[in-house]
Amino acid sequence: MKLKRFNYTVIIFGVIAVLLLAACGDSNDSQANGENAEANEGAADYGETVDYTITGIEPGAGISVTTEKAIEEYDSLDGWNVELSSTGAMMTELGTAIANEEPIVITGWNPHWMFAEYPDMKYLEDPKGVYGEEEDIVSLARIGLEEDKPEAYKLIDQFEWEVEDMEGIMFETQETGEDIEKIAAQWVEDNQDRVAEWTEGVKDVDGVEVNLVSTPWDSERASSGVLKEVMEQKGFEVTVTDVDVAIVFESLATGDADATLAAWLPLTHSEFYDAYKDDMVDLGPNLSGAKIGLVVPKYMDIDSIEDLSPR
Ligand code: PBE
Repeated sequence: MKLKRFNYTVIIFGVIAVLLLAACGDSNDSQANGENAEANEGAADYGETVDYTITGIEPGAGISVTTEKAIEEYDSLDGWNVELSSTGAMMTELGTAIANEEPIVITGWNPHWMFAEYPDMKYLEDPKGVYGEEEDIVSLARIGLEEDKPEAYKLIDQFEWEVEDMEGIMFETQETGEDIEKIAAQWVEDNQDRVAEWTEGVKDVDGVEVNLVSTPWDSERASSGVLKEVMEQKGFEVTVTDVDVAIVFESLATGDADATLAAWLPLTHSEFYDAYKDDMVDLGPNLSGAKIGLVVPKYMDIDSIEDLSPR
């Protein structure tokens, strides 16, 4: 009798153990590493959990257009859509997802403070190269600026800096909650050696007006803020107008704006650049080493856009 009861106990414990293992097995599956059938099931779950939605930013952004292209190009994104709203809304959704360790696929880029704030994120591999490799941020001027305002043209042409410079300003803005223009002006104070390179051979002017067009992202608010400060120290009167990417290119082509520091090339803004390149002057990169792509938290066990599953 005693022996029999022992057997029941063993059986009951055995059943519980099997159930527990099965439950653990499930969660392990969704974390498996893309090398067997179980991993594919895990990847399919991500699609369902995020409702086949990439969390994106403003509709006018180059990365939004590129993501629509990625959805067309990749079979793995068949039936997906990109939710376009604002960078702020995307960052809020990202923060919530990471706090709850939930899957999320965002449109991400560098330079930005997102990787400083959430270091455990990764770009998904992009074997079709839809998002390109490294991007430059390029300065463009209107035709005729060199003749009309040669000192402005020279200074804008000589302006170039590094990813770390830009990210430093962006991160400090994020950390302190201060106005990015104020942080940019302080950066100019603290980096007079760099400023000296940009202003080399540029004569002081007396109130020459310069209209810069820019985009509403912190990366370009940082560069435009720095350039505005430097130009004002040389005597220019600078207006920076934040507009949609399309308007940046249009206003340069029509001559309504003088210059921009905000063109992401060769890929992100290629559609606009190709349409207007004959109607503007390309001053070359002001920053190299930018990047765009689909970004996920590292706790998601996928490495490539192709590891996602169609609807
Ligand atoms: N961005 C930041 C912009 C350019 C700067 C990558 C979000 C875009 O047009 O996609």
